Parts: sequence; structure tokens; C-alpha cells
Amino acid sequence: MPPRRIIIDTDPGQDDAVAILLALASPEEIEVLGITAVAGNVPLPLTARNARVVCELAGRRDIPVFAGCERPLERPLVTAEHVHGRTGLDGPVLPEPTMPLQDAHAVDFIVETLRAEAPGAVTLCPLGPLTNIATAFRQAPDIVDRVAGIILMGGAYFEVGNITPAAEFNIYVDPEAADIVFRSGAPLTVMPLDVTHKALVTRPRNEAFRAIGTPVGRAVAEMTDFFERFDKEKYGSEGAPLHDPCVTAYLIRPDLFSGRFVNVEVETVSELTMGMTVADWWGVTDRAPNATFMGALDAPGFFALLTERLARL
Ligand SMILES: [Ca+2]
Repeated sequence: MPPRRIIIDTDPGQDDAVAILLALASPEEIEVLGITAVAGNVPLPLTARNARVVCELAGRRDIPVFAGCERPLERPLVTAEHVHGRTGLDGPVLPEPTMPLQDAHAVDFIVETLRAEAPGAVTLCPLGPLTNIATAFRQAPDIVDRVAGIILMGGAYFEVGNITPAAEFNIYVDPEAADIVFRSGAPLTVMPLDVTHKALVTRPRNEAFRAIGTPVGRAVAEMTDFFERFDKEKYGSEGAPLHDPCVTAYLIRPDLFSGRFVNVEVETVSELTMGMTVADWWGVTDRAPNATFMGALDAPGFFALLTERLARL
């Protein structure tokens, strides 16, 4: 099998960083065509910076990085410095990037890449709010049928919300964009909190990253140290969830995940439940399935993969 050709759309974020590192460490399975930054965890100038920090950490200054939308389609931006720190990538001390940001807008890169490549050749991997993807679909509806698939981190059903009682952060920040993507007809694979809350960085897993003994291993251990403080306090769990790496791990080892192909719709009207992903897990409606909504994870297999791959960088 040739590697999957992907665009990573991201708002780094420590867990985005680990997701990107995993992709860059896995050239047999994944070819990263470009990284598109979006406003989310922190404002756009920082996510565009952080994406380049991560590429340079991986020794991949050749990856083109594009800046995209600086605010959601119809709402003011909500950020998450309370989780990710002031820079979005707090924890390790990493140098300011020197690789340039590309001149083109991220949305134009997404549109042009999908038009230039054969239909079904490019997979989109959104790790943040869906503003860039929805803007590309609105601007160029012809590209929707050319997308091989969208594998995204976002939403929740049984785990409900992490930014409001009902909504997961990525979907909550831009529910109108999420609604466009979930209704688009593109094949969707969703990594909701239901599965990412099973990818917990326990103390031994964090120590395994550190024990890699490389700058990448130490940086990942320090990043997970940082956001663990918040998550442990919030959830009382045994470690912080590594949300976004579920997306890139799925490209390498889909057998680590299982879920159901169901209908998922996004709440865009109710202030109380804004951004909730309403998944018809039990098939109680006749609404057509549109997404494979993951629920279970082989966590030991996931962390073994992550540690093995990060050690290559
Ligand atoms: Ca993210």
C-alpha cells in the first residue's frame, strides 16, 4: 500500500503537536502534503507559529505550513489557554521557528491540492475547529467529491462536553463549520472524546516518552506533563488524554479503534447545547448514517505505536 497523502489542519496545541510528530515519523503509511493552521486552542498567529515549531522539532523544514482562518464562520473565537498555556505549546522550551510560513492562504492550498490530485487521493485530517475545511467546501463545492476521507478529532456523545456540559471544544468553537462538514457527504471518521478519553498518558507512558532520550521524546514528555496538570484536576483521571494523535494513529493502525457508522448532527441553535454532536448510536431515528463514530481504543497498542514511532525522529 502506498502511503496515504494527507493535509493536517490544526490548532497546535500539545496534543496536535504529538499527532503531527506521529505522522512525520511514519512515512511508510503517511505522506504529509502540507499543514494548515486554524484559530482554536490559541489565536492563529500562534497556531501558525506552533505548527512550524513542531516541523522543526521533527527536522522537517520542508513541510509547507499555511495560515488559514483567524476566526470562526459566524462567531467570535473562543480559545483554551487554560488548558494549553499562553503559547498553546507550553511545557518544553523550544526555539522560535525560522522556516517560513507559505504565502498562500490555507483554504486556497486545500482547494488547489484537492483539484490538482486525482479524486480520492487526498485525506483531510482536521485536529481543530473545522473553519478552514468548511470555508474550502463553501468556496469550492467541487472538491467535496474529490476528498478520500476526513478523519477528524471532535465531538463527544457518551462523554458529553469538555468546554460546556454538552459540547467538545473543536465543535463548540465553530459549530456552523462543523455542521457544513458533517452534512457535506464526504466520508467521515470521527475521534470523539468517547475514544480520546481512553488515550490517557499515565505516569509510566509519560516516562516511556522521556526514556526515548531524544529531543522529540523529551519534548513530548514535557508537553504531556504540562497539560496533565489541568486534566488531572478536571477529571480526576490517571493522566491527560492525547486527543489528536488518535487521528494519525488511525491512519497507521485502524485496527486499534472501533466504532459505529451512524448519523451525527451538530447543534447550531440551542445556546444550552451549542456544538453538541448528536450521534444516533442506538439507531433510534431513520436519519442516514454519515460518520464512523469511534468509541473504543486499544490503549496499550496505541501507546506502544506512539513510543515506537516517536523514537524514530
Ligand atoms: Ca487540536
